[in-house]
Amino acid sequence: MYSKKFLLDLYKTMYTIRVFESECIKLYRQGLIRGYYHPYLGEEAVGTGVCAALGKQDYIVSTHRGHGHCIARGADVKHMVAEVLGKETGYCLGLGGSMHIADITVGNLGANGIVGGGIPLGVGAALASKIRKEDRVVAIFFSDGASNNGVFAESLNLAGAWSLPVVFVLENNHYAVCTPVEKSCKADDLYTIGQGFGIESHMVDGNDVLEVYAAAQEAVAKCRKAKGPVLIEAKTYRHGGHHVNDPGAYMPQDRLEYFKSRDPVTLGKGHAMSIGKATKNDIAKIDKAVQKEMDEAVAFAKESPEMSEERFFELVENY
Ligand SMILES: Cc1ncc(C[n+]2csc(CCOP(=O)(O)OP(=O)(O)O)c2C)c(N)n1
Ligand SMILES: [Mg+2]
Repeated sequence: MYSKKFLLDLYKTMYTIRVFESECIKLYRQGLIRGYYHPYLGEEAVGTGVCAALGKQDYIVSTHRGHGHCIARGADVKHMVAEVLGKETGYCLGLGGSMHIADITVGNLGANGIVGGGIPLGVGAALASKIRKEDRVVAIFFSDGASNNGVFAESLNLAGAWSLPVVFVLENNHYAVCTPVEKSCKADDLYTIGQGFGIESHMVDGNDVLEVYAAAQEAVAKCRKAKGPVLIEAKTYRHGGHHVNDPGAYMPQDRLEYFKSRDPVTLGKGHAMSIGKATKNDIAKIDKAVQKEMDEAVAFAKESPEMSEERFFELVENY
């Protein structure tokens, strides 16, 4: 049985992701964020459920839609907002931006702007873990578009052949930019791709954090017993277009409404209240604390300096 604290922690993580994305969209509209910005709105339960099943020593590998993964893995939102704003106090000194947040101190091997690019990196980290007998499991996040890249097949095959401790987390949000998944792959359910490689593969409701958590916990336990890899397909849906400037007009309204009616944050709140017996007051306290943390993070990032030209060239020359 899940404890009240555990369920509230899951809710808090999902709500933090929700507020982070909402605040950053405002910053984007104010012209303070340059380049692309891919919100994780609607997919909060996937990163949250998977990361809750990982231990401190484990690794994650993230994507261009990676803010939720970073937060769920324990990132400090102050340094995240600063990174997104290109400030020197950001996780990567403001040089990476939204799509390249990494934080080795919490086992986050990094987001990646190359679709599918993180998959072989994660398999490599898992191979290192196995060779060094380090008991590290690697959760690799990627979406349906990435699963059509050749490197996914190669990575699955190698991880399977070498029984590597990898949890492949296929966040099927049904779109690669504006291409619906049914137009880019003949398989009805993408988890069956893993089965073709002899890999244990499951499908879960990616909007229900407890379903994601239960599957991830089992998968991580198997990896620790050298019975990996495991693939989890989490079915979910973006709450908007591919990035902030994409209105997503191609997304059928009824589908969007359906997934919004199964909002992961609302469902998580429901679990905390019905299973964990959390009160409205418990929730209100969390909501207030999260908003305060975000307001402080935004202020910190806005006040932070950009890197000086001297330091920038010094870094470039020394790499
Ligand atoms: C190798 C590569 N090809 C194309 C792109 C351009 N691109 C950026 S995001 C994206 C769609 C990715 O779809 P998916 O893997 O489903 O991730 P989602 O955006 O749904 O999270 C594409 C094609 C890229 N960044 N890298
Ligand atoms: Mg996708």
